[in-house]
Amino acid sequence: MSGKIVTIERHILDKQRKFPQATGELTSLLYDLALAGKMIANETRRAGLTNILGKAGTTNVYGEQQQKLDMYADSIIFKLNDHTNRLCAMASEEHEDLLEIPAHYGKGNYVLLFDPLDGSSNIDVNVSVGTIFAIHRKITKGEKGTMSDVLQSGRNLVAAGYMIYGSSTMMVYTTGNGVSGFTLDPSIGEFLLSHDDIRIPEPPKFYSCNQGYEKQWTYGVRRYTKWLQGIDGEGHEPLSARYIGSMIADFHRNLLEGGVYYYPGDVNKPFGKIRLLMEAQALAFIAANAGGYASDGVGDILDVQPHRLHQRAPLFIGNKALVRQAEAFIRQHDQAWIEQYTPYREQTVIEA
Ligand code: AHM
Ligand code: MG
Repeated sequence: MSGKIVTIERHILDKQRKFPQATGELTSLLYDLALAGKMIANETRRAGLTNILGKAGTTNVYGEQQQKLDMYADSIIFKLNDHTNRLCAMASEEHEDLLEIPAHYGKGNYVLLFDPLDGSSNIDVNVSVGTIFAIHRKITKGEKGTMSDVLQSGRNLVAAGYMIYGSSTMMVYTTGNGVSGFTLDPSIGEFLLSHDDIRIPEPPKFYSCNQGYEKQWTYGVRRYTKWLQGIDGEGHEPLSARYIGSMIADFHRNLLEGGVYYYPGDVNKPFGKIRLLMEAQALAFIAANAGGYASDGVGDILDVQPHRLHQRAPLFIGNKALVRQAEAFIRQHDQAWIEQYTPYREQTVIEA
């Protein structure tokens, strides 16, 4: 019988061996994130029992204090990383400011940004949710990390990934050299390599967006959507619509099956909804490493220079040709939007 069993630990170590100068710090950081994923997955499985075992803020029948799942995920990731001395700064979608790493432990070489539970509004209806993470290297000279270490463009990422808590739990990550996917075997508590060198396939099958907002969209985005549907004699078969409303699940499906996810800027939300630092950069880095592409409708998301921790950016992500097509429609029809809102790419200005 052929085939070998590769645990995530072994895989990360093998990758590290190719870089003799590596200190093992990044390797350990990725281990810790995998462990966080296992712990969050375990709690996610019990999420539907809160009505029986106690709601958030109450004490359950075991005498344990109950937490909302997103708060639980947030605190687990923090607690597994705040005293390791691998990080100089940490930021979560759940907190307005940088997280406070105890002074003695905040002298590491890396910056961790995360969305602890993406799609968390779906927890109560049993839909897949996930954790998204992005890792930068410290760029300032001082001992402690600063906002400049955090506000880096996606081009500087050293690693990014996500855990998805669905019918099975998976961890997908890249260190800039291919994308690998691992499935958690719950009986042994190990992530095993299940998807080696993921490439986003052609032809794509799906488009994923919240079409309920069409009324608020720019004309270019509306035209693009009609193009995806193969309307107006576009000369290709329509793509199927799939929108879970949990980006990590929509992204994961499109990564494996081919497709595009978009959350554009619109009349009410000129920068869309997706957070540049905790969500968009990480997924853009993964997409790029799988042969795909991510744009804010004007250019590569990885080139956007962040100017604020919770900055949002329009996001189009998936197969390269599909995302390029979105840019073409926006360039053709939405010049006014581009002129008004895209100076944000260059730093300075604006919040809507
Ligand atoms: P969250 O990080 O607060 O969960 O918000 C992001 C989520 C995405 O996962 C999802 O695609 C989107 O918000 C859904 O928003 P909408 O209901 O506006 O379509
Ligand atoms: Mg999110």
